[in-house]
Amino acid sequence: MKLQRVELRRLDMPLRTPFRTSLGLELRRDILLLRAETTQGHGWGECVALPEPGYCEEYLDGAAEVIRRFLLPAVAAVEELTPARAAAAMAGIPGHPMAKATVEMAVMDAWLRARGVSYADYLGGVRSEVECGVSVGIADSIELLLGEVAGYIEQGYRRVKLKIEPGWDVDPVRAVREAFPDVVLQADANAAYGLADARRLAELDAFGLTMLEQPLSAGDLRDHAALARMLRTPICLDESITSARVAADAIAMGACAIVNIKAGRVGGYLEARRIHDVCAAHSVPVWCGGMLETGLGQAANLALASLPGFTLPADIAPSERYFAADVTPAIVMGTDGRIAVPGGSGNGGGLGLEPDPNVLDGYTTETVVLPVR
Ligand code: NPQ
Ligand code: MG
Repeated sequence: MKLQRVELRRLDMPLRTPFRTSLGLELRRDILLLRAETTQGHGWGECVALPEPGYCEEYLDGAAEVIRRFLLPAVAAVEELTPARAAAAMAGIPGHPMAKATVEMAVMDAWLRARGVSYADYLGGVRSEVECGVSVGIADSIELLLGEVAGYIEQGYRRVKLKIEPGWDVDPVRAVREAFPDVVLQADANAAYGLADARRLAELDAFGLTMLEQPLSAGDLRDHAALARMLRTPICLDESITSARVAADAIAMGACAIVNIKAGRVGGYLEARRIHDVCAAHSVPVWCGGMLETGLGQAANLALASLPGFTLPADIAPSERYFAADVTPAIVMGTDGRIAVPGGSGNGGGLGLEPDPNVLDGYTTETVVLPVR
């Protein structure tokens, strides 16, 4: 298989409801999709970088440029392309994991479609459906938060994750716990705190959270290990875990008891699987994080979340959670809070779904066609 032509598309997709985190307020998703055409067919990749640096150093325009100028020429030079060879061809370029993951995802989709093998089967999935949790942004008031959470529980989500930040933490978590004593509850700070906030964060121990996600900065493994010794609530790392080696270091240092895996953050689905394997070897549970992806990214994440070590509900959502109309046929969640893994050669292998050309054109603000020498 050889890369022949690539299409980079920018989409502007309004969010059904604003999504507020310690990183800021998002009203729309600025999405980059990559369609790779090869000698054996086409495949899709989705870039999860945000429009601006914040969650991590990458940002969408930068990722698009790195893909165009450096990553695609490296992958185009590979004569017999496979997902692993695409990743290896890009490994010589330091950093830019979200840009790399976009290219690897598209090559993997094309390679698998050509062989009628699903992402889930290729990655080693063992489940046909995934338990989904909901990620709830910072609300304008506790009353509004409670109403929103009640709605999600009604829809069947298997767990509730609350975004927190200094000034919006103990009170909203306490209110949700008191209103819903039995809900599986966790909090995500997106690195908004410092070790000096330990006493405040220890107050969260009263609410039976399954985890406190990324309280401190991505680079602070040692501080997370110190904080873990001061809290009863298990620490989960997200932004910090950029590779299998870092996962091994974080576990060895006692910096985390749980890991949130996102293929985009770590450079692709092959590295994501390696992190799953490292964590499984240390009996550290993992779950699949989300970046408010379209159905394409959600489909790939569902496949990843079907691996055996993914034992906690995922930040994978039905299309209706974020978009009035998804670019793919809608991903739907049952009232049991589970989503089926698009799989089996029944629907053509690879991601198992395609964007609808009309919906795609409706959201597209720019298309760049890159002939690949
Ligand atoms: C997380 N937040 O686990 C992600 C990070 C995140 C899914 O709860 C716009 C689009 C804003 C994606 C802010 C979730 C976002 C975003 C935060 C993802 O930390
Ligand atoms: Mg997170």
